[in-house]
Amino acid sequence: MNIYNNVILYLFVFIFFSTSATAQIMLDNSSFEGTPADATMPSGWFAATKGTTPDILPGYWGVYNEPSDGETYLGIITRGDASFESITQRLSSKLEKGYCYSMSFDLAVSDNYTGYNSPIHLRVWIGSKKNKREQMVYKSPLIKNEDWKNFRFEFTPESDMYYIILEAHISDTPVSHEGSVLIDNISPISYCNKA
Ligand SMILES: [Ca+2]
Ligand SMILES: [Ca+2]
Repeated sequence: MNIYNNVILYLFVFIFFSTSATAQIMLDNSSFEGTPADATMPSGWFAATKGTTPDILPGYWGVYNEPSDGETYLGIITRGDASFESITQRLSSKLEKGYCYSMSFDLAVSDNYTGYNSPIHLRVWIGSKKNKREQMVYKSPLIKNEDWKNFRFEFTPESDMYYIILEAHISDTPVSHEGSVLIDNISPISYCNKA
């Protein structure tokens, strides 16, 4: 084996082990970067419920909170007709059944949002198919803080999952509630640290 083959072999081994040791799933546009605009889906994301028209903020609906990361963040709402907004994306690799995963994001509320400023929850679902809410992996407290707060959680998929859904939530029974939550700075999804 000549030296070039050796170099290539070492490189291959190095890449293989370094990627498997730090395996983590990066979300597409995890910081909701884009040109501020109302009723506009940021790149990388898709609607998970009919009538989902998220806002790329700040600068619309009287929302001027500073971003926690980058230049922009996302706002999703619940409405007086009991409808709610939710967004989804397909993950770059699957969440494997039985493994513990960890992720975090920053959440806040605006005191304005043109009246849609009541506190709500953010729920996180995972699913094996698009827009299928198979397993709820997180439900935030009511988000009342105007300054960003980081929320970290762990979960273990009950089966192999390929999609994540972030959902503006107030109640399991349809209820009129004009609320909103701001989201920024989603971490990669990584294996839980074994202490
Ligand atoms: Ca951002
Ligand atoms: Ca909207």
